[in-house]
Amino acid sequence: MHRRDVVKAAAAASFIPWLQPGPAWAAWRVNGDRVNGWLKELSRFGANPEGGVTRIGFSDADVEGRGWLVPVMRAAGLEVAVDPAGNILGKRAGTAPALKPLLFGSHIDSVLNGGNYDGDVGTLSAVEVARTLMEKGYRNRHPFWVTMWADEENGLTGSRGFLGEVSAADLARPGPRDGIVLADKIRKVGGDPAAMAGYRHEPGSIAGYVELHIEQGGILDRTHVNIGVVEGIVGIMSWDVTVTGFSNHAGTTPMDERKNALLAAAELALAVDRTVKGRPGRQVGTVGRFQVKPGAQNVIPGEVSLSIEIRDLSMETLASLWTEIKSAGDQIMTKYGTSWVAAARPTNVTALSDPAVRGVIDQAAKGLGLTTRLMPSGAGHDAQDLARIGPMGMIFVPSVGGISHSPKEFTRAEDVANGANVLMQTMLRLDQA
Ligand code: HGY
Ligand code: MN
Ligand code: MN
Repeated sequence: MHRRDVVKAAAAASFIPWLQPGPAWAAWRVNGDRVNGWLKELSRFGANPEGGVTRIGFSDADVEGRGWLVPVMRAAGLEVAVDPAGNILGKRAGTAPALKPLLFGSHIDSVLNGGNYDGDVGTLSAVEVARTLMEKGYRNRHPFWVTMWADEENGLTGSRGFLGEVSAADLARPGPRDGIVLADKIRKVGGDPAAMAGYRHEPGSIAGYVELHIEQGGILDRTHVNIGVVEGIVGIMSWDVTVTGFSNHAGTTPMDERKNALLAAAELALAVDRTVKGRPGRQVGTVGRFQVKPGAQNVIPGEVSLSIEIRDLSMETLASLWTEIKSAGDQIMTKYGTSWVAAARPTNVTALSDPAVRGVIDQAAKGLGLTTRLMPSGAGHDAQDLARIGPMGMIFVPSVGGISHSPKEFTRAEDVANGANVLMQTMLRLDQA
């Protein structure tokens, strides 16, 4: 049966419970206390005093978190290994090995001073689903692959590597903050950079991918809807920018003889904001990192290193915004006698979810008596990489107050359990198709 038929049949099969008593598995539920307990345990690794977490991809805290996760995956009956790109894959063989694998998972790395739900909910729920299915003695037809993608927050590194799209240049590039090259980081977590040149998963090589994730915005919380069925994930273009001026004495250098990199960079940040707000639409633009050098009170800043990031569902909009920002930036540099270099980071391409998978997720949620709504994702996800090799679906659960990438990030225990149950019922429907 062709892959796309798998998903269509799942969509059809999922109507069956309405017409006749559903299959036994339609009544199966995850162990909500267990998966919420795992969230608490994982939050220890990189915990910060504000109650959040700093578990940057490939950091020591990330390595410790991964070390905790592997035995939990093994106890769920999964064959666990680290792939060349540093992803942790937990596999459960299917009864029909000719069928392509169904993948489900997320990430556990965090942003600087982030929260304990972004990525963690989807990864641990996927393991909980595997554990429940093992306890139920379920015999999956498709191979099931539970995936923990490496370094999601820093450009979807692991899932890009899974596609074979992390280049030798990417591997040799030092990180903007720690200066360590990516190849060394991947080796540190048990990956094999040397094998990455030949490691890839082609379009059509998977039967489907489903990711459960917190919404990270406030729509579900505000509208009191249980489950978000994601329509599409925004595209993201971003750059590591260096503005160069001239460091000099803050006391002896007249105001009209300065090349102040901070003033130029500050005006560039304002130009990003003005440009993005300057046209209708839901595009967003952010300067999140801004490091002034040398950073002394009595020295005119000679260099600023900053990040620029723009997001929208339309890649054309992003390209045209960048053209505008670039020309504004050139004018600003002329004004201050400074110069700038913008090194493009890997682009996250806009990804639409698969309509049939959306239907299966919606039916699974309704079968659990949960309310749903179709919605976009303003956050980037590994799912946008997986969408390029097979039918993708994303399930959102509410973020209280729409807060994320912050120690204040919070999702209620029952919403975590709801999400894990929708994930399980979705995977069962896709597998039974
Ligand atoms: O930045 C993002 O949108 C995601 O949380 N990585
Ligand atoms: Mn995430
Ligand atoms: Mn994130």
